[in-house]
Amino acid sequence: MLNRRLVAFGIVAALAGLVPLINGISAAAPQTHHWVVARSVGLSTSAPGNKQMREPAGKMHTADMGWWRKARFGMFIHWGLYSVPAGVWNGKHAPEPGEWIKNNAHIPNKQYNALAKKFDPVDFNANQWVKIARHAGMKYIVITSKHHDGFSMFHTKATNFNIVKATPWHKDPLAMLSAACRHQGIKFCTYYSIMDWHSRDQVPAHPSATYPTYNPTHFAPGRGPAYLHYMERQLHELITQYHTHLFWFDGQWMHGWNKTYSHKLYSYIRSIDPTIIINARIGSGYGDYSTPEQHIPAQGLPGPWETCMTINNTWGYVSWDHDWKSSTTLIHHLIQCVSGGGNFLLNVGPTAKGVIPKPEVDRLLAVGQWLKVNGDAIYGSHRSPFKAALPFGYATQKRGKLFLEVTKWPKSRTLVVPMRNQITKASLLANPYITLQTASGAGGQLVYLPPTAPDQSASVIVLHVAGPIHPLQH
Ligand code: JFZ
Repeated sequence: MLNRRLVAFGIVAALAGLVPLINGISAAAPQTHHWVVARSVGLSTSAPGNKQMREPAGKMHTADMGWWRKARFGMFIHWGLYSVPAGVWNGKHAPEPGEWIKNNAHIPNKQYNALAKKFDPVDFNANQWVKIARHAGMKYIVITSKHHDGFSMFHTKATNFNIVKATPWHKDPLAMLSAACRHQGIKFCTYYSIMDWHSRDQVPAHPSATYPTYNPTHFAPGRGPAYLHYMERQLHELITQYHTHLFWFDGQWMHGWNKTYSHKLYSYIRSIDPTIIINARIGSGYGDYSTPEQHIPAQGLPGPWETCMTINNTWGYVSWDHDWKSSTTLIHHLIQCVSGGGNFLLNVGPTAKGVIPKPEVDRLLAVGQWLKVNGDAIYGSHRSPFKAALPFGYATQKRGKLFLEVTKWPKSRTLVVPMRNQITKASLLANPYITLQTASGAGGQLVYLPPTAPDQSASVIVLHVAGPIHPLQH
């Protein structure tokens, strides 16, 4: 009971911090700066803070978002000490999500820290994880380098509370994943929590030797600058040692995190490597894209955005959660994101042994199968030209092409596409050799379909059209 109340409190606190932020960023028009400084220069030994590489005064969208906008589909990985208890504490189910167990089961530092001795992911295989992402059709991975629990999943000089020093495994999974990503052509990106339940610079909401509640923390008196410095040391490592392409910040609702800190952190990262993409959870309106969580905004958001989502009901592994979304649902979510101009970041929660659970792998590979056939409608595609929802599914587009992702195959065997443009050719993306008949009719262009849907999840029709789409308003 008490648990639930405090979890709810945490979510309300999180919401309070995030809503203005998401609104703030969507309102801003994207602006692009063309950086002459090459990424490799940014990663050289030149001192961070070098004047010439400093960020101009502008607040956001300074990174080249090119690869990220084309990628459309990424893998989120929540992996850390919390994967050891896996949602069970003192023999009882702790409230989800699994990575919140230190807060939600009110675990004192000493007991939580001891989990490190049990963290021995002998079955971890970086190449295999990246291969799973690749076969799922994902173009980037975002892994927790440090979640709210404060445990660093990489070799850091800033603290001994890290996977190399504190576990019997003594290995650096981020180094191995970064290398595997480079070999397999996947962008390596990192999640980093600003809130830290382990740091002595932050005070838990309700400190207690036996029943602490951590969320939301606040800075210990005068310790904000020291904590910022700690973060900068770690981010510097993540940039120079692991070549992270993106920082996915979180936990910015901790008390005391303010505009000055957001700005300092943003400028710091830019000063080291201006090509790094930064999400809006860095706080106070800074950041390059917004991050709606667990839901997809109906017609998308104006600026760059990415929905992150779990496959069951937790980010970090929970042994008893078997509430898996179907692969069809996941395919629909991916399509809906892209048709709204956004990315889809789908989460996996590997076990403490280092294994991505099979039900997750099965679903990812099914999405990958669909993308092998239909990827042209997703990668590098832009948002639907239509303002209102379409009765048969979704639309995405590229120069000269309109893709219709049909999730509800019409009994009438006719699609009504609400646009003025003439169709020069219509076919199934799965089979370009069979041409579909088309006609102009009331309400737009008509496309005549075969009697049954070729794909049980979503069948994609590709229409060749000249010039930009002119939607008919309805
Ligand atoms: C945060 C984390 O607390 C969580 O553990 C996970 O990492 C997720 C991806 O991000 O959770 C949030 C963030 C924002 C809201 C709720 C949970 N919110 O806006 O309601």
